[in-house]
Amino acid sequence: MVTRELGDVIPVPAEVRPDAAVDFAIDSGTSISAAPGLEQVADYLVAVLRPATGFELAINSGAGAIALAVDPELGSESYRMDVSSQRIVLTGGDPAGVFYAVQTLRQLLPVEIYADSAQQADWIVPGGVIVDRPRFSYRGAMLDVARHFFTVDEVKTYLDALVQFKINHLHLHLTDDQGWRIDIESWPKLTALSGGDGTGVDGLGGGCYSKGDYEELISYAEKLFVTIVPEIDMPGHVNAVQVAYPELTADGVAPMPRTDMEVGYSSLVAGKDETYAFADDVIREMAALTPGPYLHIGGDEAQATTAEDYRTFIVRVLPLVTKYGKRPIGWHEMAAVDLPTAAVAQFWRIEEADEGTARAAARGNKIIMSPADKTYLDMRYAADTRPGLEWAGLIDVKTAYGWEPAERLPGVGEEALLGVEAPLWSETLRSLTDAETMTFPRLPAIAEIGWSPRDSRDWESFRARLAEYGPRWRQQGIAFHPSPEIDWP
Ligand code: TNX
Repeated sequence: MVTRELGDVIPVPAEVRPDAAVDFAIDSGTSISAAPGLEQVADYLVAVLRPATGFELAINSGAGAIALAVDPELGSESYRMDVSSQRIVLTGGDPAGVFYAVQTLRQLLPVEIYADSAQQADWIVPGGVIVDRPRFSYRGAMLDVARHFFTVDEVKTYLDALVQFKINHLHLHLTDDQGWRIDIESWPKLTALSGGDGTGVDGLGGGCYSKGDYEELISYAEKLFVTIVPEIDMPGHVNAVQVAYPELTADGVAPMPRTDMEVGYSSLVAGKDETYAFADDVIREMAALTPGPYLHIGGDEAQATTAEDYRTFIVRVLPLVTKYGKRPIGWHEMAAVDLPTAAVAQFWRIEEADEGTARAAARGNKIIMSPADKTYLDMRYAADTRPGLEWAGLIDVKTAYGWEPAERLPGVGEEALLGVEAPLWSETLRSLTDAETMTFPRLPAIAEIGWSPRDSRDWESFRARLAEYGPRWRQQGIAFHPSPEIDWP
C-alpha cells in the first residue's frame, strides 16, 4: 500500500512541509482530545474514522494522540496540522478551521478510510506540517431544486461530498417558472399548487420543503460549516407564482403551469402593490428561516420586464431584504441600479466584460464569480456526454480549472471579490446520480480556485491529485464523470 504525500490534497494547501521521518499511525489505541467548543468536530472526526478503521477512538479531555485545538491567531477557517510520530495536532483559527484540518486529514489517509465496515489497512498519516488558509471567504456551490427537486436526504448527501473540498456555502435555487419548493405560510398556494408532483421539467421531479424540512437541512449544513443561501427568483422566473396567485399577473388571469425549459417569459408587475406585499411576505418568512447572512433575490433573465420596470422593482425589493436583517445577493443584472453597499452581485455570463458588475465593484459592492463558461456544472463535459446543456460551451476539467477570478472581468479585481460559486442548474437532471456526475470532478477545480493561493495553481499537479479521487468517490458511492483528461487509477 502506498503512503500518501503530505501535499496530496485538494484544494492544495498554502504551505506544506513534509517530514517523512515522522509518519503517524492511527491504531486501536489512538485517542482523540478536543478543546472546549470542538466537541462537534471531534464527533465528526470519530464518525468518519471509526467505521473503516474499526477502532474505538475514544474522545477524552486530556491530551489525545489526535488533538483538536483552537488558536484564533491563525485566522478564520484557517488551520495548522502538525503530524509527528507521537501525535497529530489539528489547530484551527476557529472550529471551521479545525473542520477543514479534518478534511485534509481524511484525504491523507488511504482510500479504504471511506468504507462503511472495518478494513485491513495501515492507517498512516504522512509526517510534517501543513499551514493552510482560504483565499476567499465565499466558496460556493448552487443546486437548482426548482427544475428538478432534490429531497432533504439527497441534499445532505450532496453536502457531505461538497465539504470534502472545503466548500462553505450552498446556494439553493428554490423557485422558478416550473415550481416553488418552500412552504410560505402567508401564501400557501405557492407550494399547494406549484410544489407538487409533476412540477419539475418534463412533468417529472416535483416536490417541496416544509419549513421543518428546510430547518433540518440548515442545521445539517451548519454542522458541516456550510451556510445555506436561499434564492427566491424575482421579478422573472415566476410562472409558478402566477399559476398559484393570478392577482400577481398584469391581467389577473392565471397562466398555464409550465414544465418546459424556456426562460425569460414571466414577470411580476412592477406597478402593482400586490407585487411588493408578496415580496415583503416571502422575504420576511425566508429571512426568519435563515440563520446565515445572505438572501438571494434572483433578478436574472427578466426579459419579460421592461428595463424601467426592472429598476423600479429592484429598487423597491432590495431594502426589504435589509429590513429583515439580511444581506441581498442577486444575479449581476441587478447592478443596473445603484446597489446599497451591502448588496452582492453574482456574475454569471460568458461575455468578457460587464459594465454593471464593474460599476458595482467600483462602488464597493462585493462580487461572486460564476462565469457560465467555466463554473456552470450543468454544461456538458464534451459534445457526447449526457446530461447537460451547452449554451455556455463545453466545460472539461481543464477549462473549469484554467481561469482566474480576479482577472475575469475588467474593473473587478481581487479586493472586489467575495468569492466563487459553481452553479448546478437541473433542467436536464433526473436524479442525485446525475447531479453528482455533473459536479465531480469539476467542482474540485472551482474549490481549489476559491481556496488555494493564486500562485499555486498548476494543472499537472491538480490533474495528478484529482486522479486519486476516483477511487475515493467510488468507495463513497459518489458518482463522477470519468473525464479522459485524467489518468484515473
Ligand atoms: C441561465 S444562469 C439561467 C438559468 C438556467 C441556466 C441553464 C441564470 C442566472 N439563469 O435560468 O437554468 O442558464 O444553464
